[in-house]
Amino acid sequence: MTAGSALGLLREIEDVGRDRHRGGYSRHVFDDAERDLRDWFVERASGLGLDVSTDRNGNLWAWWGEPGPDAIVTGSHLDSVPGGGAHDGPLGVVSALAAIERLQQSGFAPTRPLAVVVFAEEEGSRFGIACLGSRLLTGALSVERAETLQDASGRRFGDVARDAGLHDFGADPEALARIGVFVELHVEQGKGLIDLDTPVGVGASILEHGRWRIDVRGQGNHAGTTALVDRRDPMLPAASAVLAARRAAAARSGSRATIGRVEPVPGGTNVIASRVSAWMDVRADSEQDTREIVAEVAAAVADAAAAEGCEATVIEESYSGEVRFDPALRGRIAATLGDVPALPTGAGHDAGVLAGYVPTAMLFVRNPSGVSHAPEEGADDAAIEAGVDALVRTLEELS
Ligand code: HGY
Ligand code: MN
Ligand code: MN
Repeated sequence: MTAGSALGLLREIEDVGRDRHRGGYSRHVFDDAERDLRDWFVERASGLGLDVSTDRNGNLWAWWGEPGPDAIVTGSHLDSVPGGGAHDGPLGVVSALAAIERLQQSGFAPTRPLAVVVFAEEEGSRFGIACLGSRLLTGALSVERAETLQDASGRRFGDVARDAGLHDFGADPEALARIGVFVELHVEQGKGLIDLDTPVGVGASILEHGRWRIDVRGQGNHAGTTALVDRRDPMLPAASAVLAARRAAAARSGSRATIGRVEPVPGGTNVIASRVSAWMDVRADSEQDTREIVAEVAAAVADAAAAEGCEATVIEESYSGEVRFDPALRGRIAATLGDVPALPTGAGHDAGVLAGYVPTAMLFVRNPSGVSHAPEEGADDAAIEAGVDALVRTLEELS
């Protein structure tokens, strides 16, 4: 490895997948940028003497020692949301490589197999389902469902996966059985560590969350010649969904509802759309709150659709229950690091998926902006170093 620190590694990939139109980075599974990052990871991990392989679901594994069982696994993801920041995902990967390098330099000899993993399509930005690689590996997502997921250009995951050499994707009990414990280091995506004035914390829990697709069908028509009374404009029910989502979430403490993606078809300034699709992300403390928010939005859309002569459907695309990270593991890591704080988060992670199957923990690294999924996401140099240090001590403690 030419650069020995996480910072150096982040710098090496700072130009990969820059999005000149949106700002930030767009790195989506199996696109050119994400493939470049995979190649870069293979090179860097091999440079540390790790054995690198790709599993049947496109997740990358770099092993120090013989693969599993009872392995200590750390890592994160390299894909991003559209126009995302530099740290969400990559920070966990570069910190894992830097931690391994530091352990090697100190003469540390692991008593358990150790691996760095890079999970595929964590953000679900291309095929719609977050944590696709870990959900497929664990069997939480069926092959049949994955097969038919489509990207924005209509390409199916099954075809894209096979083109990428994945001819047998699906549950991978052997890979899962090798994981004794999983620790994901991640940039914090809120302000918890800023408020606590500390660079590192451990993850306590993840909110319930899910994604829903709202489709409204109306009548495409001419923006200049169609009288208002004659319109069946699907954008109106879609707009009512945006407002209802905010209203419903605001009525339930700790809840969030977001419509961050709206696609009118055909999408012309002087064209009344024939169809609008909108994607809603809802997160809350309880399943009841989550379901109530979705039901309220669906009712508002149905009312607005009836008033406008449109038809609407609301379909659940994915759902994840609340995660509480293993309290014993979390306590052990927090104590090792000097009683660092435990933080809840509203963000989903592969660690959240794996927590249903193996003992799992997260380390969060302070983000001075408190912003994530946007170019302003950040982590200062000292906090990044503190994160690597915390990961080194965690891996030593668990070995
Ligand atoms: O959307 C999420 O919560 C995550 O950052 N993948
Ligand atoms: Mn993210
Ligand atoms: Mn992430």
